[in-house]
Order: sequence, then C-alpha cells, then structure tokens
Amino acid sequence: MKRITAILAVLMSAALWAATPAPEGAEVYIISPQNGETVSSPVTVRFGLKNMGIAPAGVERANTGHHHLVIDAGLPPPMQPIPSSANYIHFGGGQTETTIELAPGKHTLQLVLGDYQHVPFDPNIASGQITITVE
Ligand SMILES: [Cu+2]
Repeated sequence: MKRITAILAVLMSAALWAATPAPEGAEVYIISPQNGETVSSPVTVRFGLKNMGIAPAGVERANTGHHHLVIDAGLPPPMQPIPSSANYIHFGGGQTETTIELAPGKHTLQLVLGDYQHVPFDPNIASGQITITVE
C-alpha cells in the first residue's frame, strides 16, 4: 500500500497538461505603465494582444486565451495550469485591464496568456517583464 501511494505521488507530480499551440504571430504586451515608470498606487495596468483573441476561461475557441498578470515573480512553469495567487492573477472573465494596489517600492509586472484551461501556450506567449516604482 505504501508503495502504491508512493507511485501515485510520483505520477501526480509528473502529470503534465497538453499545451495549446500558440497562434502564428501571437504577441502579448503591457500597454501601460511603461518600463521604468514611477507611478502611484492603485496602478492601472492595460493589456495588449496581437494576432489572437480573448475568450473567458473555460471557453474553448480557436486562437483565443485569457490574460494573467505576474507580479513580482517569474513566469509560471509550462504544461500545467498557471497558479492562482497574489503573484499570478487570472483574468478569466476576458478583462483587458486591471487596477492593483502595490506597496511603495520597485515591482515587476509581466503578462502571460493562458488557454481555456489556464495552461500557457506552446511556445509561451508572454510579454517582456517591466519594472515600475510605486511612490
Ligand atoms: Cu487563467
């Protein structure tokens, strides 16, 4: 029984999801704020997307996905759903901007697109990471 439990644990930790192929030319980017900008909190972040569309989470439609904002963290691992935490915010309603509260100091922001199951595309569709200073 112990052995079966151990085998199951290994299988589950290794479980990978099939990544949706990225549409040709798809590009995600942060429209604002700009890299290096000094802003005051709350901060409005606007999401840009080229060559693909937005669909709410759970809706499987070709060439669509939804935005995830990565705050003060690295890109999520591939082939599994993007975590949901203060560092990884999902916009499963199809939103293209948000307003966030940030403590004074430097912060990094980055966008990553997820498919209808919140799994990053292959190849990954992510913006560059920007650094802002909150007054
Ligand atoms: Cu998501």
